[in-house]
Amino acid sequence: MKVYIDGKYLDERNAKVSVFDHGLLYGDGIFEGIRAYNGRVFKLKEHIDRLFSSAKAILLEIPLSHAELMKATVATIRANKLRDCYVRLIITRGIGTLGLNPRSCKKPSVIIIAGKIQVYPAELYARGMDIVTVPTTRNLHSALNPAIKSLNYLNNILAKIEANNAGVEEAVMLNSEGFVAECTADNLFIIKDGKLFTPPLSAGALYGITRQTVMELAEQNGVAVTEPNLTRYDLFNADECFLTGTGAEIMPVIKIDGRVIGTGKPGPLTQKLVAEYHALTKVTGQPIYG
Ligand code: PXG
Repeated sequence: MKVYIDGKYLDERNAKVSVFDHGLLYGDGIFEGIRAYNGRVFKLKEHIDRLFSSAKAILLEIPLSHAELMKATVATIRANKLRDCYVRLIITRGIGTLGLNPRSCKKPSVIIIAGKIQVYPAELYARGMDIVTVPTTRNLHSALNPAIKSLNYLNNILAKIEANNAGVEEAVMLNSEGFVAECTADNLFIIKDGKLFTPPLSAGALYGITRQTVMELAEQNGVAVTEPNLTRYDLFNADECFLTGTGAEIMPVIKIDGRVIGTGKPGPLTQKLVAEYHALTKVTGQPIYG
């Protein structure tokens, strides 16, 4: 595997960063997770836009333009001769001194890895997932805004550990007011009486690109979509529930905190959205090989 680091393609054995990089020392940096399907990069512009928004929020100057970063992403996939893959883009504050002052970092580092990802066991897509709410809440907007896709994912990792300790794969994270925010790397949706609901960004959800795509697909199917604050009660009494993310795609949920959701099987509207999402990923996106 060839890894892009600051304009060079390095063999994976030599793809290393300094122990003085503030991305490692302080989680000072940002990332994106992108996927390519069938020789096309899905929603590339949207991911690069979100990366620049994260950079803006943490006062990090990405040393490439929007267009250059899109080109470098596609070129890294090409250098690895891939057609279906997962791409991780990372921008760190760069190499600095011991001490958290970002002014000691002279130049941000750009890393692009094109590989594979399997976020959940394959059999769960057919069966549906059992999830639980966990004690760790989403970060406050006023502390570390959860809209920033920063290299500091400890908040989500703690929630993931709590879910694993409870014997399930995924956690529902609530915000400090007790409203549903999202899962550790996925947005959450419920269906009730034929309508689709997902928590608002103000509840602590990430501006998910899969979330946006699913909302558009639902609307094209005449399904009303709204973003109200949701409580655990709303989840328990939903007809259907599913998670969305670049890595996970669309994952049906069949149990939350021991309550069976709907019929206890992936629901009909969830299955329709899964089929339409898969169809869309195969035909849209930035071509990798011209
Ligand atoms: N919430 C959080 C906290 C995320 O990190 C999503 C929602 C879904 O957003 P998108 O734009 O992907 O629909 C994410 C995305 C990984 C991995 O390494 C994480 C994400 C995406 C891809 C891979 O586990 N997080």
